[in-house]
Amino acid sequence: MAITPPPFATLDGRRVDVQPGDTIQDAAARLGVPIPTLCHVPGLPPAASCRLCTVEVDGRWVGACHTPLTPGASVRTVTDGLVTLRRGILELYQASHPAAGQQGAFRALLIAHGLTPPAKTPGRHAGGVPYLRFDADQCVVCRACVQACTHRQGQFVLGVTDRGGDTRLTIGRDDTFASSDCVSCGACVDACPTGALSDRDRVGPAGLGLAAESVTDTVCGYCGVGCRLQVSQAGGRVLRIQGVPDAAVNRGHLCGKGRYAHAWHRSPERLTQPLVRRDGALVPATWPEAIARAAEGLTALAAAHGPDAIGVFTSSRSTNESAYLLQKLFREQLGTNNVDCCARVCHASTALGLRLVTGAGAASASFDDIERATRIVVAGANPTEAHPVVGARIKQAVMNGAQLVVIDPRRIELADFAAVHLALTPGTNVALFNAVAQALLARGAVDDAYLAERVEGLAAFTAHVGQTSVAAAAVQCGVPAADIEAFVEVLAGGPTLFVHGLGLSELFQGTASVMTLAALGLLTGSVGRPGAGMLPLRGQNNVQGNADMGGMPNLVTGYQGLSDPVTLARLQPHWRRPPPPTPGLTLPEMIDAAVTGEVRGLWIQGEAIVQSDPNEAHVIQALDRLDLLIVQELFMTETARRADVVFPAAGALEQDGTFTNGERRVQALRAAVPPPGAARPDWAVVQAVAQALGASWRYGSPAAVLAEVAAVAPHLYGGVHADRLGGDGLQWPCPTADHPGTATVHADGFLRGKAALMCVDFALSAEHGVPGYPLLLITGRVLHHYNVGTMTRRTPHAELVDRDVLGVHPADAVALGLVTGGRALIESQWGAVEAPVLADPRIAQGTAFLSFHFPETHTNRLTGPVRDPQANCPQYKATAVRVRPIP
Ligand SMILES: Nc1nc2c(c(=O)[nH]1)N[C@H]1C(S)=C(S)[C@@H](COP(=O)(O)OP(=O)(O)OC[C@H]3O[C@@H](n4cnc5c(=O)[nH]c(N)nc54)[C@H](O)[C@@H]3O)O[C@H]1N2
Ligand SMILES: Nc1nc2c(c(=O)[nH]1)N[C@H]1C(S)=C(S)[C@@H](COP(=O)(O)OP(=O)(O)OC[C@H]3O[C@@H](n4cnc5c(=O)[nH]c(N)nc54)[C@H](O)[C@@H]3O)O[C@H]1N2
Ligand code: SF4
Ligand code: SF4
Ligand SMILES: [Mo]
Repeated sequence: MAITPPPFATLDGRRVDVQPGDTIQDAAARLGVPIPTLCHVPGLPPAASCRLCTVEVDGRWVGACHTPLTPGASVRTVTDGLVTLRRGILELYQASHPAAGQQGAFRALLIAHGLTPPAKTPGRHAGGVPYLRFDADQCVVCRACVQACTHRQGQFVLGVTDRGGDTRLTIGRDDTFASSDCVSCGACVDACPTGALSDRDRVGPAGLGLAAESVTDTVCGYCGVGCRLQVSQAGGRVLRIQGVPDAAVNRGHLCGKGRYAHAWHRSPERLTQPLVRRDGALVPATWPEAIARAAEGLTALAAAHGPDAIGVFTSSRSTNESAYLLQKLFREQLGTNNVDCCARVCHASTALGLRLVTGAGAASASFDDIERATRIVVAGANPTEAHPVVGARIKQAVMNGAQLVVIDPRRIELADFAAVHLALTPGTNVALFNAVAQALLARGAVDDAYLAERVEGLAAFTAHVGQTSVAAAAVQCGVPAADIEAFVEVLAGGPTLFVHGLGLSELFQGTASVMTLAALGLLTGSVGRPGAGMLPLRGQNNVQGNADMGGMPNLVTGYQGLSDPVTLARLQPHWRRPPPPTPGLTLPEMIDAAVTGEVRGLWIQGEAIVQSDPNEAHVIQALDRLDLLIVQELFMTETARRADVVFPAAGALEQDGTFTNGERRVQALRAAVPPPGAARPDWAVVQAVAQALGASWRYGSPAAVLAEVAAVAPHLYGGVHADRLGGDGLQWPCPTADHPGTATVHADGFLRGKAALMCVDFALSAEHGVPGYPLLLITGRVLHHYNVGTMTRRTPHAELVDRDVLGVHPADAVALGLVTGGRALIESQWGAVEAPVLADPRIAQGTAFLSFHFPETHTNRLTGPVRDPQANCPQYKATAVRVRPIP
């Protein structure tokens, strides 16, 4: 009779459970038993190169980092023999790298093994990027950094060469970071055990003459990935930032913005005191003066012209708590639904499209589905630049076997990893997705059981897409039919994870693009399945939360109808009066109404619309016509410059509250450093204005505000309480205090009953085929800067990228007489700007690309009035332009 071994092993005499996939190193880490290593990075595949982790299993020596723990095994991590072996290995490292061991884990290992580390000497550094140092003398070529760069970031910058017995680390092509594809993520620094690789921003408090250092666990304030950070500070100054090692979202990883772009917080250009306009000029004021001016101004306008003469844009950069209070202020105290946020110019079409199809406007999937997926479609998103930690996870998933399809006019980095890249003409998504649906249905390659059980509208949809074909779409989209067939082939394989971005939503057919992509999600039976479904990459740190809080004109907190009886009953104990029953204006409608004089007062919280909204001339005209503009900001933006009242705000590193990331994860934001001067957290200022208006609000803290959110939107936030948000927070829906949160939405059924297959006709926008404007301009973002750049431009990131650049295909460059480094005049029907040129084969012929991070570029002078008729989202992704060289 076979004897089943027990499901546990022993390690230094202690019992340890054997878990699937366990190495001895993993099990020891769980017990807190340190096994020495240089090359192994926790969470990454073993490099198995340094041999320091050798342990004894039932009398045999094996490497702990790569040997599976087997049930019944008896492991010893310390024996006389092992210690002698390790000491010998360390001596060899010392012999070949005599200067190494001045710091880090390697130094500690030398000392622990009775060896003498070298004295400290000034290092020699390979430079080139502002954030990383490499001191070759300190490097013992253990390969830990190579592991991190390859298996965490997926960048392949670091390698090891062995020439004539001289083994050494290589960086890029010529041993400088500047010559390499390094993205300044810092993963190699965290992995390095010798300090050979180090952060150039790593200053100790002693170096600054400051007192003790403290560390705060908080959330990144840039993008919607929501990485968890450990922020070290001393004396109110950020010293350095690292990722929280076991965080669900980022597992210790960060991108360069989250890790290094923090110097904005101590910029001398920060707004540090309230300002009010007197005799035409903005002058310093006390907080009571500024608050009174705002409150009186809003009341006077509402009294004279009705409450709909004022409006507000809540900030997706600030907290849930400030967004909730600000929309409540306008609805409850001032009596208008003129409430909107930057989601309008971003993913409003995604929220609407997904809501129409599934009943819920947010991601159905989670970031963890990336590793579970066998097929991933990335459509109109550029994750390695805009959501870098997610981009890195997608690269790893592909290297581990997932199939990838990229749909983007530009050859983005992920296209290099893709089985198929469809470089379609901007604005033609609907033609492509309808044709792919037709092909899947014609081949019978759809999930019939799923469709029968969970989806409605199949017959009408089949008839509708039957009017198109792959051949027709190939012409409409400007891509080879064979490539579309290859995309169909991938989807025919089964459930797929659909990751999308602004290349779907910021178009005339934005909502239509999202609905037709979601149709592919339904046909393949993907929505509601683990490892599959819809994963739109939401933009700003809290754009998901801002919408959840009610930062939109037609729905109140939790996407609830304005006059829905259930909602009103929920609001009743907390709101002095219900919101007005009729929807207010969207953001672009408020801008239009300001030009016509129907809207006379605006409160803009953390949004720099002069730079970021389309058609700059129109926005400036609108702001200049207002009787009252209130701006809550970190910096004196072109928008703030036009204000009558400026409230200096605390930024993400300086305030408490919560952010909700793109996978609906509510995480705790904790102030790591104080705001400068008299700057204050947004929520507290909103409360102060409400009190000046006579409200009896007495929220003692952001946690008290969150408790009210839970009460008024219990279906999503009911169980989300501040004291439950340690660690990785909670993913909504989280209806009750004991609910664990929801990773996959629609697993058991759609909010709207059955999901709907929507029939949408393909249409080109008014920017397509404009005579005299032969190129289609795509505007968007680059890795190193963030939106209007107020923050990243005030950090050493400005050395990495110091201007917006116009990318054109080399053939177009030749035809137009443009050269890399030269300047170009770019003209649209709406305005003209100048920019330096880069001839770039990654840009498709007939298109051009320009970012909008520097105010002096005025990119949005070019973008015009075309917007999605359903969601009102502007078409930033296709503007007819002509380009010529400036001599
Ligand atoms: N580094 C950095 N990260 C950011 C930001 C930033 O400014 N900088 N901003 C944040 C914000 S607010 C947002 S919303 C997100 C945005 O993140 P993304 O959604 O990735 O945004 P973009 O890079 O602007 O556009 C995505 C891609 O759409 C492609 N595209 C253009 N037209 C079409 C089309 O018709 N069809 C298809 N399929 N693709 C098209 C573009 O070529 C581009 O590569 O990033 C967030 N993260
Ligand atoms: N041409 C073109 N234009 C675009 C886009 C595009 O692709 N092309 N993308 C659009 C998209 S997707 C978006 S989301 C918008 C983004 O446009 P914006 O929302 O205008 O840009 P951000 O840089 O995200 O932040 C706005 C402001 O918030 C301030 N801020 C940061 N943190 C805080 C805080 O905690 N409190 C307060 N009160 N203020 C704070 C910053 O200083 C900054 O000035 O741009 C849009 N504009
Ligand atoms: S910073 Fe990131 S990309 Fe650059 S070398 Fe290190 S791990 Fe690689
Ligand atoms: S990926 Fe986004 S959330 Fe994460 S560190 Fe970078 S900017 Fe911050
Ligand atoms: Mo955005």
